Amino acid sequence: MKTTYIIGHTKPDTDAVVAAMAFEYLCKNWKEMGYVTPVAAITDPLNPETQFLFDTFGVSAPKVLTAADLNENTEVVLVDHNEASQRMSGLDGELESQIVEIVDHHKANINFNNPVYLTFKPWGSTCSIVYYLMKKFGVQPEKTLASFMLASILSDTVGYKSATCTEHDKKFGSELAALAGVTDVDGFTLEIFKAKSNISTLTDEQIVKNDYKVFDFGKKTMIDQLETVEQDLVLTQKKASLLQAMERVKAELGAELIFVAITDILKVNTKLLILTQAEQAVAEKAFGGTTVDNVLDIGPKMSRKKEIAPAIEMALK
Ligand SMILES: [Mn+2]
Repeated sequence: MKTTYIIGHTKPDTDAVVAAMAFEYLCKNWKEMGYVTPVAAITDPLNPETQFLFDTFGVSAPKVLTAADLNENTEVVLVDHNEASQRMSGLDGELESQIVEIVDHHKANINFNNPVYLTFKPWGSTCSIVYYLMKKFGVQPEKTLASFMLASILSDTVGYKSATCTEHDKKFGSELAALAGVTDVDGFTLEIFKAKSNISTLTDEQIVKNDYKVFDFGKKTMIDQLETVEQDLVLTQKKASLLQAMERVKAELGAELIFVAITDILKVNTKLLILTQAEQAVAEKAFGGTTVDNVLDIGPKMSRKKEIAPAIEMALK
């Protein structure tokens, strides 16, 4: 009898954590999914936004899993990610055969030796996909889980404003709001934004590594994003020390390029922090415009997945 660990990407955001919990709930309530002992897990501790949600609802976080927990009695479902670079450290090579299913809304980059179940939809949130599966199998999330899933959709789609947001996300979001008893969705969204934006407690390194992914675009490229309602503050008072932190993190990760996107979720605007001429050349080719004092304004682009990373990848080709 295998234990099926359901895990999101490293440095989990709300969607990664909640999609795992929602998928566990689905497996427990629709046995035909075939997983006897489904267990939601995370790969790193919660970030401040997700911690705020768990505190608000008085729910404890899923267990933190490492590759050492995997053995012949375990298998793995990936949610909210697929490619090796986003996976729990060690979940590659031989251990890759532990992966039996993937539910995701990111670009696929996999080439497995064994067949796996795949559910990919180009929607705004993995929780929208898990909710779609729940509907398909007649499973209704209980109230707290519905609140968490709504929060995930609102967080991943920046309150339905991101370019990644689809009609499915809006429709499922309103159904989940009804199940959760959330009548003031705008107020709920603002609370999540504020928790996301609480930069006063973050060090420079924490901002630079707030929500980052490392991509292989020919050059090893690190892209971090901070969604905030205090973009001006970040780019004035903190700019000099953030650039120093970027230099340290770039060396630590062995990245050839590093970009830190400071996204204002109310103004719907992103500014990139530009460390060296190497990043400046790539960013200006990708987005146009002119870098001024280490800052490039890239306008209303909010989505790393759909707007920022692909443009940088194209510029590097
Ligand atoms: Mn997601």
